[in-house]
Amino acid sequence: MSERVLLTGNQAIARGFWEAGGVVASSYPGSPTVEIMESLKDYADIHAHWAMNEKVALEIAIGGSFAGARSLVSMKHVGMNIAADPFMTFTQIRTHGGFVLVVGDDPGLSSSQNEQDSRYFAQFANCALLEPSNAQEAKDFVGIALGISEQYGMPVMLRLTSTLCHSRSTVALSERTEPAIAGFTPDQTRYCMLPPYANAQQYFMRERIAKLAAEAASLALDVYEDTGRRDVLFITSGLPYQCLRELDLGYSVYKLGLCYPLPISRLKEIAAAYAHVIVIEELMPFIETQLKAEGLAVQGKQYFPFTGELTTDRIREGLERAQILLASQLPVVVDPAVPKRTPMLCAGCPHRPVFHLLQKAKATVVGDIGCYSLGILEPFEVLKTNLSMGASLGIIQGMAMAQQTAHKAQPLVSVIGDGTFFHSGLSGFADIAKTKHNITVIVLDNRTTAMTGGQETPTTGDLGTATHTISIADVLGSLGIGDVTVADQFDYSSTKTVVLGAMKRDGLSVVIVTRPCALNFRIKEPHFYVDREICISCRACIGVNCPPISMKVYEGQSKKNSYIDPHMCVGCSVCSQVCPVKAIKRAEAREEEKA
Ligand SMILES: Cc1ncc(C[n+]2csc(CCOP(=O)(O)OP(=O)(O)O)c2C)c(N)n1
Ligand code: SF4
Ligand code: SF4
Ligand code: SF4
Repeated sequence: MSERVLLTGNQAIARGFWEAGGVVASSYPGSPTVEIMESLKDYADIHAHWAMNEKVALEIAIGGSFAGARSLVSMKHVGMNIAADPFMTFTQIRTHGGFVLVVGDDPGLSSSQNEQDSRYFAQFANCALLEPSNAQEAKDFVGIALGISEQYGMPVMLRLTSTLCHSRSTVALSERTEPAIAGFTPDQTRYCMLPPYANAQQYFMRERIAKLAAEAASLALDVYEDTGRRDVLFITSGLPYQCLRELDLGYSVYKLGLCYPLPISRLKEIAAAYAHVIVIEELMPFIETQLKAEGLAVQGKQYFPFTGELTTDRIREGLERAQILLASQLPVVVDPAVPKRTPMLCAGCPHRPVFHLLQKAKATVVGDIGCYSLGILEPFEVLKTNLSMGASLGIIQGMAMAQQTAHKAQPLVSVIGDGTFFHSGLSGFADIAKTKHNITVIVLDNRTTAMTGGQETPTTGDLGTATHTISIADVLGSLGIGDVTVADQFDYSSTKTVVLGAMKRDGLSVVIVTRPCALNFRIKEPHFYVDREICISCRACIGVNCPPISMKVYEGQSKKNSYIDPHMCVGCSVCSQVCPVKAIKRAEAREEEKA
């Protein structure tokens, strides 16, 4: 009997790729799929690569497939937007080495800037789409997807959602199939996508999708649970299937594994036997719309939300709206009354002093994507826009142009991290290099992609594992940007002088702040404490908003003074620098005083 282990959906994907003889895997970090690449790195016989962005990650996997190796690329849903250009052309090509694209959607936006449904990308690009519903299927579907890819000559998308990526279930393991890599055989008609070669591929794409649809039933990817009742049939896929199982309602269920193209003939045949057919799917009515287009009288989204996760409770509520369940069958949902907590920067985060000084300067700050997006929220509320990775540089230019015409010119500031700088900021910097507008860009080089768990960036350097580093200052210099200052933001007053000075100058000024991420590099300097004999309770340190700092009544005192939790403080010193009476001291100093 094969070994059975508990795996997350992400770990199962990695295992499935290894078992299926996968060779080239690349990715760009983003929740919920980060763990796929982290897990792939444990398999020595796979080239597992963090790329600079999703487009490059996709292209690396395409190269692997062109050379005949089974290849995988993984990304979060918004990564599809970055990778869309090569993807839309790649799907025209008859695939050589099996190719699987794993996309993690995030219903409910638990860690994303939008909630797009990636399944439409598969349809848009004429690419097959599989949706697993648990970790076992996640593993098995990788091998099946690679097989489909080679048999039908097309890339296959595997679509997961956050909960499936992160939740664990048992998985039966198998041995690895040794890869057979055919190598690259030059064939311009196949690999050069220009007219006339690309024209012919339009027909090829349609034909292979039609062939797969016709043969879909024989692939045994779907599950039909016929309970004998003929009043209602549920058609579903992915995680909602597991929720339906949990509800155990006694109705028949058809669970799709292949969601594009659909096994239409089989579905028509089965659906004809039922009085009502209800589609239960998360986000957009992707399956429902396809079925309606084929003339099936199905219902679905009119009962269920188009946004957020489709949990067991939400399915139950939808079925009540559809009058399939009675309200009396619904359990009383008890609100667990979990206190709300705003996400906040870690103790000693290097972004904190930058936000603090921008807040005090009342600057109009254009935001970007990273841990520093938390600058949008209380208590700083300093970032005034947030869109997509690297967008700050274009947005700030457009704002400056519009403001100039409206005679409302005012200094504009934007922030961008080192991860985002290399992901998609480079072209924005090349574009903004020669602006005449008063624009200050602060590059928050914390030497990691912190928000997604601390993957390396080209600036990681000696603090991490990378041996090859790229200097952001040098890159900016080579783009012709002359006004570049490097500052240490833990030297609060000098950084403030640098930033305020930059804001006064016309043209582009860039300030690179260089303190590393406190969490990722496990920074722990001797902590600070408040000398309550000196503290005047002015609360200036509270304004720094570092988690260890609070106001409390010390023993034997009547009024509140500031207090620093020594276990949480990592000793960055920023709060001590804003204290007007020097009441905040490093712990070492206290020892010295005692002596
Ligand atoms: C297109 C896209 N890909 C991936 C992500 C996931 N993601 C969120 S923030 C971030 C990068 C953060 O790195 P950095 O700019 O260095 O900021 P830090 O978190 O280190 O402060 C990534 C990759 C995303 N939001 N959008
Ligand atoms: S992970 Fe690093 S960059 Fe992100 S909030 Fe924490 S210290 Fe700051
Ligand atoms: S020194 Fe002050 S600002 Fe820095 S980590 Fe400690 S409490 Fe926070
Ligand atoms: S800034 Fe200094 S004086 Fe003011 S509350 Fe904090 S420790 Fe006390």
